[in-house]
Amino acid sequence: MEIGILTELYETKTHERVILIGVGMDTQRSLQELEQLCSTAQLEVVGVFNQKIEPDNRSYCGKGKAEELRLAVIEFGADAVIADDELSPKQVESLEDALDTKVIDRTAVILDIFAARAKSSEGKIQVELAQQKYLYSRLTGSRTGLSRLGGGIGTRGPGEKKLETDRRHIRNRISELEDELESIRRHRQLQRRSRTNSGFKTVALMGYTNAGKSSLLTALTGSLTYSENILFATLDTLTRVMENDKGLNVLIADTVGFIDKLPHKLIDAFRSTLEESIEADLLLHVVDVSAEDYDVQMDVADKVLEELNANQKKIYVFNKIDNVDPLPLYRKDPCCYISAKNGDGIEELKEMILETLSQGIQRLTFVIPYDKSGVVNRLFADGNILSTEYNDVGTVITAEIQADKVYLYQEFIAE
Ligand SMILES: Nc1nc2c(ncn2[C@@H]2O[C@H](COP(=O)(O)OP(=O)(O)OP(=O)(O)O)[C@@H](O)[C@H]2O)c(=O)[nH]1
Ligand SMILES: [Mg+2]
Repeated sequence: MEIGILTELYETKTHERVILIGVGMDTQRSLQELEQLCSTAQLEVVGVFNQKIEPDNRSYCGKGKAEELRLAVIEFGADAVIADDELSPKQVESLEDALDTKVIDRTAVILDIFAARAKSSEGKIQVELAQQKYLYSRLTGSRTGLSRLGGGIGTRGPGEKKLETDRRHIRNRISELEDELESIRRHRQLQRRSRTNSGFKTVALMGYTNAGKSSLLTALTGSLTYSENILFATLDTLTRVMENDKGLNVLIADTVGFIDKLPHKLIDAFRSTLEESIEADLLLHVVDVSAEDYDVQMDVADKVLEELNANQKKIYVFNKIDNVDPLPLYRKDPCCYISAKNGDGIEELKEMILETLSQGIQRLTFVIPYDKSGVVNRLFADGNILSTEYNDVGTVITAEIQADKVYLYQEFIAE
């Protein structure tokens, strides 16, 4: 079904032929990933080039390399050159002049994929916001940087029909979108508060794209999710209940994955989606241990989490153990080894989740005199209420409550 959305968006366009260029001391891994991103974006990669120098602030690559690229564009009939780093307007301008073709960057490809995959209205607003910001930044150069963009890659998706070269128009649209997102964010906050108040604990699945987060959501909750062997299969947050016999109300939230050099505009735009996870009680950092570079992926995802100030309890979940033998050594703790595909380790992971969530929770019975209805209300907000009865002294409430809040109700604890 998702593929349908892609083809619908892309079928009117012939597959663009692109040449990739990475500049830096170690470009191999990132360029391979860019190739994967291009294939997800339905682009045909006809050449890959790299240069082992620090990227130049003005021209990105060196003169000789630029000439090599210019000739390759002609030889392979390429429609565009894609740089593996986010380019400044100056760099775009200088490269386009030197190569005489459209130049875009890794950020544009990621935005394009997001644009084609966004389904919910929130997702679409977030992507459009990131796209408009991207277009805006390309317009801050000395000339109208969009002149060569024309159509195709770099201009597709929700933002496409609104592609405007008028900076003021883009600025207005950006503030409109920001307002819409702010009201969605407030709505989400209210939802979260009411969930917390009704005693729900939230566990967020985070990690590199394609690590198996959506598959794990299925394994933990039994609900069907969309998972596929492509980058950024999931863009929206999906939350499901994890049944358990400990009497805990547990929600698991799946969300968008991370990638190396994730555009900042995108992180900002997706903040309201990500907040859902950032404010969870527990994070599961899902890692695909069968990926050759899983250690790098793990560090990249940890760094994004750090940037998002997500510093709650975390369990590293090493996934896809069915696909690797022997298990690789690099690990971080606390961790657990699983296969979301065949179910290995899932029960152990569930135990770990429940144990972590119930740490610091005490089950107590309180007797609250009838003239202290305010205390009852507060306890309903603070605790997970298991039963309520009435005797001749007051309301008898059995509740689970965080240890650090018990002192507030000390005088009411039943003998
Ligand atoms: N062999 C194996 N494959 C798995 C396992 N878990 C997930 N996969 C596969 O890995 C691919 C990605 O899985 P998803 O669950 O979509 O991964 P994700 O982390 O949600 O990815 P995005 O939403 O794109 O960020 C799919 O093809 C899954 O079938 C596993 O335990 N073993
Ligand atoms: Mg997913």
